[in-house]
Amino acid sequence: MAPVLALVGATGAVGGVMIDIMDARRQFPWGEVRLIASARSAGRKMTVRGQELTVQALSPEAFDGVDIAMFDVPDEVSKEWAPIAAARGAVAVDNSGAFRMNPDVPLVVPEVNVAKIHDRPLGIIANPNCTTLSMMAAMGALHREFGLLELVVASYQAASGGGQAAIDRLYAELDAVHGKQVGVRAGDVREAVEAAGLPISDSPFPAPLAMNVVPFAGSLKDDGWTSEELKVRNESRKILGIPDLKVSATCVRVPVVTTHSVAVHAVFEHAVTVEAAHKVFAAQPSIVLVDDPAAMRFPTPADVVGEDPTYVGRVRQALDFPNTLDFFVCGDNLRKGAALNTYEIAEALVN
Ligand code: 2RA
Repeated sequence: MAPVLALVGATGAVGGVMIDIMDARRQFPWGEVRLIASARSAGRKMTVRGQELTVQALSPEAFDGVDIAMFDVPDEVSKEWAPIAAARGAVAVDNSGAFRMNPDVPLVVPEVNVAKIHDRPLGIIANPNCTTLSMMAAMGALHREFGLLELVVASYQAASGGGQAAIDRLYAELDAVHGKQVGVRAGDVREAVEAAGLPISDSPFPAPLAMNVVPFAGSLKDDGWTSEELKVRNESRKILGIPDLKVSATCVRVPVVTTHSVAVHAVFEHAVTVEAAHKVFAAQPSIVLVDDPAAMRFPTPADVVGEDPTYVGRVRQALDFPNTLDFFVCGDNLRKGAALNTYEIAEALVN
């Protein structure tokens, strides 16, 4: 019998992207798609591949007969409900942070470590954070070829990583500064935003995001690191299977709506060249190489948003560091960074 796929969090922002991805898939192996959301959204009608479906309320019974349940919900909801789905016989593929670092839960990027989907003692598979995911197709491919030793990255993260409220805030701040000659005196952007009735204390960001960059994403952890920076370090180690990988990350929010970018400085065990790296990227179907600086061709988030692949460019051999590459990647944080990777894990499970 064709497998049954459930989408928990169907009415949320990532759930919507997931439905777009399902609509666009050429092969669709599922006998039934079940949309699940909070009781508040139950009864809503949504269309998947031309078929109108009624959203069911989250309950243990909603998982009966489900083979794979994809979770796009907050950590605390996943923490409670993914084990319930697994106990009812489904494999839970979870896009929250609840299980990522649990040693009994594989953290999977299909093009890097797909074999790990079989090693799931709790019946749960985790999907990485979008910042890690933005660069993982590239890092996995390079690691296989050259042996990764050290990773130093700076992220340029889009507002949508913070959810719909963060997107709304960015647009509101852009409206507030529109047509004003600000950005010429310390504090004038902040004043313009606050004068428009948008106090920074109400913002998901700790500083104005319009016409600015904010070197803080996530929450503050020990020794000045942010949760986002620690995720990049810990998740990269787990996905690549290098427990002692040296990683240093600085995560920065930029006034982009969707698509995270990462500047990568990667040190390898073996000699690397730009040509060899280009070959590795070109051989990886989920990577698009856009690297012709003489023609001013390189990836930018504005050109990548809505796309499935990871875009890579500005590949350079580091001048002062042996066996080291510097490059720039862009990945849509709602697609490969969230919904697409989760769906690809579900596909890998049925294949
Ligand atoms: C962010 N990576 O961009 C987070 C979302 N999971 O805020």
